[in-house]
Order: sequence, then structure tokens, then C-alpha cells
Amino acid sequence: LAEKKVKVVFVLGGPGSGKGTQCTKIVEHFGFTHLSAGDLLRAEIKSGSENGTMIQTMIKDGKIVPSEVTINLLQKAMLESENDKFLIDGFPRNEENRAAFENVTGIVPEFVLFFDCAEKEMEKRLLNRNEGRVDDNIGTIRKRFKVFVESSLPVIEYYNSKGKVHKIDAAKPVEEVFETVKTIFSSFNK
Ligand code: UP5
Ligand code: MG
Repeated sequence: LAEKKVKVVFVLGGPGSGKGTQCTKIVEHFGFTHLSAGDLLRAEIKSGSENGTMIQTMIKDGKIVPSEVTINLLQKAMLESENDKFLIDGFPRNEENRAAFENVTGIVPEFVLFFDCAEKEMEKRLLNRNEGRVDDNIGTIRKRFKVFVESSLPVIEYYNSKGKVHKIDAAKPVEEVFETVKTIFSSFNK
């Protein structure tokens, strides 16, 4: 993958901050391939893989699946793709994820998007989503928020200290958030 010279952007933010929604729009405008770590893990459960039960239990409990599992899925998806530009959505979620990904793939992100949104707003969005996700109930949502603050925010802090983070106000309407996102990708593509 390092030889393939792939370009990666990490898309981070709390549960329900709008990572997936904005990634879909970035794909349409800027030709990236969207890899949602959560979607890859949910597909793994559906496929009936031997890790499926473990992944399902962890997602229901808002816990972070072992790095090895997630990195394997991301690596496979990147190798199978013709594209060389990827949005990695919802990963890395803790320091161990971050370090393991860099060690295994040799990839350092071009930059990191951080969708910043208040918990009250994210909670409202998740409870209204209605896609039947096993983790969209108030009990699991609270656990996801706690894990985000304790484990995922430090990753964003790490990249911030490297000058790689674009923090975006994600509490605004979808189109307004995307206006800001567009500015960032437009200057990157030049
Ligand atoms: N919506 C979106 N933007 C809006 C806006 N600006 N205004 C109003 N509404 C807006 O959006 C959520 C909802 O809000 C949607 O209904 C949308 O229409 C609306 P979405 O774009 O789906 O937000 P997103 O940030 O993608 O929320 P998601 O729930 O997917 O985030 P999570 O980070 O919680 O979920 P993810 O799928 O990444 O991970 C799930 C679980 O998998 C984790 O908790 C963990 O257990 C496991 N996991 C790992 O273990 N390791 C990983 O690397 C990744 C996941
Ligand atoms: Mg998502």
C-alpha cells in the first residue's frame, strides 16, 4: 500500500456528528473512495465470519473492536480498490488503532477532518436515525459518547499537535457543513 502511494484522509467526530453523510458528498465532488470502518465491521457480522459474534457484542456495547480486525478490513478494501484516494471514516478510534495502522500500512494521513458537535444534538440525530442499528439506543449511545471522549479525542489531539486537523462545526445543517468541507478539499487538490 505504501508503494501504491495511496492518499488517506481520516474523517473523525463523535457518534452522529455526520461523518457518513459528509463522506457521501465528498465522494461525489472529489473522487475519493469512502471506507467507513463501522460499515466494514457491520458487513463482517452479516457475512457470518468467525469474528462476527465478537464484533456484534462489542458494537452493542459501544466498545472498540481490536485493531487487527479493523485494520485487516481497511487494508483489504484499499488493496481491492482501483482508487488511490480514501476517506477513512470512524477510524482510528484510540491511540492503539492509530499507531497500529501506521505501523502495519506505513500510511500517514494527508489531513484529518474533525466534525465537532454537541452531544445533545448528536443524541437527537442518532435516536431519529431509524436504520435499526443495534447501537442506536440511549444506553449504547451514552457508552459511545464516553468512549469517544476518553479514547478517540486523544487521537484528534495527537494529529492536532502535528498541525493536521481541520475542525469543522458539524452542528449546522448538512449543506452548510459541506460548504466548509468543500473549501478544505478544494485547496488540497491544487
Ligand atoms: N445528520 C447528519 N448530518 C446532519 C446535520 N448536519 N444536521 C442534521 N442531521 C444530520 O449521521 C447521523 C444521523 O444524523 C443521520 O440520520 C443523518 O441523516 C443525520 P451520520 O452521517 O450517519 O453520522 P456518523 O458520524 O457517521 O454517525 P455514526 O453513528 O455512524 O458514528 P459512529 O462513530 O458512532 O459509528 P461507526 O459506524 O463509525 O462505529 C460504530 C461502532 O463500531 C463503534 O461504536 C465501535 O463499537 C465499532 N467500531 C470499532 O470498533 N472500530 C472502528 O474503527 C470503527 C467502529
Ligand atoms: Mg457513520
